[in-house]
Amino acid sequence: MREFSRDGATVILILLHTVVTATGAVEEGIFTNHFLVQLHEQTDDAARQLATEHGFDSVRKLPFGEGLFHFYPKDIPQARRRRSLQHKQRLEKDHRVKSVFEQEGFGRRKRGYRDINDIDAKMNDPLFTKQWYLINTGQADGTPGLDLNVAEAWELGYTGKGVTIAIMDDGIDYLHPDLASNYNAEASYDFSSNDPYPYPRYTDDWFNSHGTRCAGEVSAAANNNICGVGVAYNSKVAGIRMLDQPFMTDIIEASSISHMPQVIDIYSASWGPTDDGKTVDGPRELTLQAMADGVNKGRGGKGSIYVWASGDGGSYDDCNCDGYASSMWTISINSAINDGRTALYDESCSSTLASTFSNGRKRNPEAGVATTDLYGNCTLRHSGTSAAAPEAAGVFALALEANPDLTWRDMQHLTVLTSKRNQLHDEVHQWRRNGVGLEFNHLFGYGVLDAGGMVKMAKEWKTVPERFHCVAGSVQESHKFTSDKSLVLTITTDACQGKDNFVRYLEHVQAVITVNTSRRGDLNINMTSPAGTKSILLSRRPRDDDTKVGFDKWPFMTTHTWGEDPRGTWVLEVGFKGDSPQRGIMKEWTLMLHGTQSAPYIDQIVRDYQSKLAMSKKQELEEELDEAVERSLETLMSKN
Ligand SMILES: *[C@@H]1O[C@H](CO)[C@@H](O)[C@H](O)[C@H]1NC(C)=O
Ligand SMILES: *[C@@H]1O[C@H](CO)[C@@H](O)[C@H](O)[C@H]1NC(C)=O
Ligand SMILES: *[C@@H]1O[C@H](CO)[C@@H](O)[C@H](O)[C@H]1NC(C)=O
Ligand SMILES: [Ca+2]
Ligand SMILES: [Ca+2]
Ligand SMILES: [Ca+2]
Repeated sequence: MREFSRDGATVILILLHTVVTATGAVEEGIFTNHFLVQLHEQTDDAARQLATEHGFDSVRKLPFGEGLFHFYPKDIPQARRRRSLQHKQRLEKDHRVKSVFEQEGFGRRKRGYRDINDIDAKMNDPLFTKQWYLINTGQADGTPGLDLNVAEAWELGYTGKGVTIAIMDDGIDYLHPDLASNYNAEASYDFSSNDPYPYPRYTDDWFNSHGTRCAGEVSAAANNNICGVGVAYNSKVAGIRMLDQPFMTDIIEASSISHMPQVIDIYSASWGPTDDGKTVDGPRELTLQAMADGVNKGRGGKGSIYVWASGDGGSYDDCNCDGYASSMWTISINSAINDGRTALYDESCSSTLASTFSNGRKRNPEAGVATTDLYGNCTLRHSGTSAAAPEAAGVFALALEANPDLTWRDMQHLTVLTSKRNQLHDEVHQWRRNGVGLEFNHLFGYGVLDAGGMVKMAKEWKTVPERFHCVAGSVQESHKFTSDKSLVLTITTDACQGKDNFVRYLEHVQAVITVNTSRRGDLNINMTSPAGTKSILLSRRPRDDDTKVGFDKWPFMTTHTWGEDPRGTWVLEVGFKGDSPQRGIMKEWTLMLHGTQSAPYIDQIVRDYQSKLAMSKKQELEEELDEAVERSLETLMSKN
């Protein structure tokens, strides 16, 4: 709709035609029981009198034209296929009436609304309709619309082509008929028994079914009449078997996450230190080095994408005590169940970036995660945050197909910007907005991944500016605190302004803390940014009764201050929660800022603004159209 003259009925035809082709939503032959009535006598009283006599509840004088009135019933307009001839004829016969037009109904669509029945994803895979995490229509008492919005990404043509995801786990049954065609044998390896075949060790108790189930969530083939459909059903999946040996070693971990980083794009890990609520552990030296190498050198320098399950320790554990999940180099993913509540095993912490789906709480056997299983079988019961990480890996594969240039940081920015609160609810922690208005939650991070939103943004994405690191300040003196008297420390920082490493727009923030206490599990640490965003760095872990070790230069991480300006005063609150009195000594707090000097989304924001401008123009045009319709009615009537 570029330009049009402002008068006459010819205009109206052009406009209507344009509207039909633009929205495809105009329904023909819809009549309303609303009438445009032109009267000889133009007073309101005369009109009201007439309307009542003809059985209309309401009448309204129109602000345009001469002697024009709107006659209508009280109830919501009803669409009907046939004109209300009787009404019309009776009105026409009335000598007080100059002319009568019944209003025709036409389509206008609410923007940004997607009807679940409109989704055009026809799959013949028997478990597809049970995969509520892909398309949630309310299966298994779930909440419709609470899903990964993969259908939109698929409709846009993104299915994971050209992307390889490695499942670092207990092996993959690559002979499974729903996995075989998407299996990438060259990129696979078995570090548990040092051979190229990461085939799972079959046991009576299905103990090693984990990796096979995770693989199906990402890459199970579509439309082959077997099991379900992977989130990125045309991606390739590699198996890295590394969990099935008596002990984990630094070498096995490091080898796994640095396996073929130029071939493997995304590594999915659903493991970590024991989730017993008393462990504080993270990657050792080699693994740390391998991760750093991965993000710096993997994928031709764009960086390997590491997706991590945030942990299954429930409210007794805190994922900031898990150095894999809380690493800046991993994207840590929590899970929600199909009605938006937490699965009870979910761990909360300030380093979680976003969430996907798993099961829990619900007895309904179909509320689990449907995927591939051992013995060439399928299952409806995959569970845990284990099930959540591969879903995220699948969504990231879709984003990488949409834009292979995305760096590991771009992927995190996209996650922050496009994840949605949707219908998630956390009974404990409120949803809040940080200093730049991004909505987050302590349990779910920035919300549930939105594949459609992500691929659309990915497609247009410009790589974020260079990253800088600034030590904002450090408190090194020892400070005592007790259950009665918590400790408040502050660091006021210019965020290295004036130096090469000035950080103006935050990505990750780390608080490196050394503390020891009479009971580590009762320790509670909060940190508030200059913009007023409070991150819970450590919450109570009732099972952790450590009295000796405490935390030794432990990097607590928060993603909640993403995008904020870090300059100003940061506040650390250190205290105890629990039943018996405790004491502790705070020995170090070093504040590390990571982010960019220039605004990361400046191009994106400009583009957003432009598209909003275009939208508002479109709206203007539509309003003009409505006016033109009204005007032409006048014209028609004045000819009568
Ligand atoms: C495959 O799954 C079906 C349905 O859950 C089950 O009845 C059957 O025993 C399974 N087959 C094997 C070999 O475990
Ligand atoms: C802290 O650590 C020291 C040794 O470094 C130890 O003597 C002390 O008992 C620990 N506990 C507390 C509460 O300070
Ligand atoms: C940390 O924040 C939480 C939630 O606002 C609060 O309940 C707790 O008392 C705070 N802890 C300290 C040590 O200030
Ligand atoms: Ca093997
Ligand atoms: Ca299938
Ligand atoms: Ca944990």
